[in-house]
Amino acid sequence: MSELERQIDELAEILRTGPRIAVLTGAGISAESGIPTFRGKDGLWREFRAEELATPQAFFGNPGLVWQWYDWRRGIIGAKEPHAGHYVLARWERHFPDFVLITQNVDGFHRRAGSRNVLELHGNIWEIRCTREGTIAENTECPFREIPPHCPSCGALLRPNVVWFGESLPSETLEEATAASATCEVMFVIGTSAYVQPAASLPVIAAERGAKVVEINPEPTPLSSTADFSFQAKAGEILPLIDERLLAGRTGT
Ligand code: BV8
Repeated sequence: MSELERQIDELAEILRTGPRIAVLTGAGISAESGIPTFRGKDGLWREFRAEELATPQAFFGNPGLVWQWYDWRRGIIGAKEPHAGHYVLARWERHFPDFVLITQNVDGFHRRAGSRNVLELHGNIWEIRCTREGTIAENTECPFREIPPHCPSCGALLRPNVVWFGESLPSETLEEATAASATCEVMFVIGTSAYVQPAASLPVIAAERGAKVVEINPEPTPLSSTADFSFQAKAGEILPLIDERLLAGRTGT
């Protein structure tokens, strides 16, 4: 038996006890769907990095440019599909009695894969918000007719309903995510460089409370050295393997 198979067996054994599970995902879980990650080599758009565009200053300084970036991302996301890893997490939400999925991603892929209760820490790229009235509406228009778009009722600028750098996360969502991290017995950390705060603190809270931390990431991160399981692998490959072992054990095969 390989070391990987042994690790998967050991983890499946723990999962069969039906523990309270929290999952934190980042851009890496959508990489195999063809969505550029934030800090990977494909993270650039024109000559800009995400951190330069995903800020209120960038938006109000040049709403047209920032909306072009979002329109480009919506175009890519709209043309891609969730992969096997997203579907495993959607199945686990129904399989485990206590399962909370927390994502930093704004692509909506967890919902598209069937996850129903998703804590979207950084918002959703398919929602737009009036910068004056604060009203939020779903909008899947792609490409946008008008860039930058304006509110049909008051004429103010519309913005993507996402959390930019320097903006606070939705408090209720963050509270729920923090509570789930503090009470879970197993925390999966999938496809995140564990760099952006406060999301990156959630696995630390889980570990401090004695949860088993399972990291899935082809690259090492600041969490890797303290994780109980560190699978240096792709989410779309390893999640189905873990799911297979979990189910095999249940039927005793
Ligand atoms: C806030 C939405 C209070 C927009 C995003 C404490 C210390 C230092 C800095 C701060 C701090 N507290 C706050 C800050 C500032 C800032 C911050 O963290 N800055 C960083 C740059 C250090 N945080 C904030 O501003 C947050 N707000 O804290 O409010 C406040 C208020 C005022 C002033 C101060 C504080 C708001 C942060 C939210 C920003 N918005 N997105 C949009 O998407 O357009 S963040 C953006 O980064 C995305 O959401 C993304 O998900 C997220 C995190 O990145 P990752 O998901 O980890 O993606 P990344 O590309 O980095 O890594 C991908 C990983 O996947 C890699 O490790 C790779 O190896 C792996 N991978 C690749 N392929 C695969 C894979 N894994 C598995 N399978 C594969 N196949």
